Amino acid sequence: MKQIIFTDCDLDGIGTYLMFKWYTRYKGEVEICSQSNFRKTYTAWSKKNNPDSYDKIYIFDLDVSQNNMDLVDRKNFVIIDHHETHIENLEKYKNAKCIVKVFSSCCKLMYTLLKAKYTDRTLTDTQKLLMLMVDDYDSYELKLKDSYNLNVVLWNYVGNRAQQFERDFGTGFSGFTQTHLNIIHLNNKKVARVLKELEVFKGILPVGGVDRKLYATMASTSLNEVASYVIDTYDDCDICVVVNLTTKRVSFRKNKESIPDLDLGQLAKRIAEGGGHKDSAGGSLNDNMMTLTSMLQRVN
Ligand SMILES: [Mn+2]
Repeated sequence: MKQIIFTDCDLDGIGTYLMFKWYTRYKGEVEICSQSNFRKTYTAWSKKNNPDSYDKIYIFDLDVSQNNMDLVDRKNFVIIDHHETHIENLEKYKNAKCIVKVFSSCCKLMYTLLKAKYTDRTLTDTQKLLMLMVDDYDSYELKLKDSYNLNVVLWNYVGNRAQQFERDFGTGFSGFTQTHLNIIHLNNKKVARVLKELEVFKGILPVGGVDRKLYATMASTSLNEVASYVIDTYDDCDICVVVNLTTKRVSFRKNKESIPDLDLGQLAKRIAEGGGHKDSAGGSLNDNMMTLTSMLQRVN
């Protein structure tokens, strides 16, 4: 069997890959990429490899229906994802096998699918714990003690992240090593410094006929931490946008209590040529976003 997996480079994507491997004993190749660079990664790969010579090409945790349908809607593709935007496009697929369902994470979706398929196989407690941590982080609930830190460790690897994550957590989560703990400590110090230096701006953004309180700030690292900090610190904040001047990207997060129903993915699509989930989205720092953020007032 000639097989390859393309999976998202984040904790959920790599967790999904491990879950798949645990149940199916997969031994094929894996390539990590992001939703925004999937096209580039896949095209580069397909110049060196003939996709038709593969029995299966798996795509995990990536909404490839937005701009990549021409590449992936082929008979030997199996696509498994949990993005809501992907569900809307499901009927457009003619050839690929797609399992796209609303789930808090793709890793948990994979677990649910494979647990039902391989009834004679079970996961160890450490494997199950890793899955729960990945799910906890991807949904950004952060109810489990170490899920945040697990993500920190992943993003601090230098080089092939999937390989190193597999080396350290390939049998599940059974605690951090001293090296991991040092990385976590350094990250905590870095986040504290970033938060201390934040410049925060505020204004109004009408969404669907309702005025929402929009907060904006600039950061090039620790974007989730920055957004959570702004939302927690400023009680009236509905939507927080973090502008990354280095990558010219913007990230949207929201106050889930004040606006539970607002879909940030749609908002990002409309105002920042982006997309994403209901509670977390991203886009580009286009003229529209430049104008919007320049009208905000400094608050701290
Ligand atoms: Mn995901």
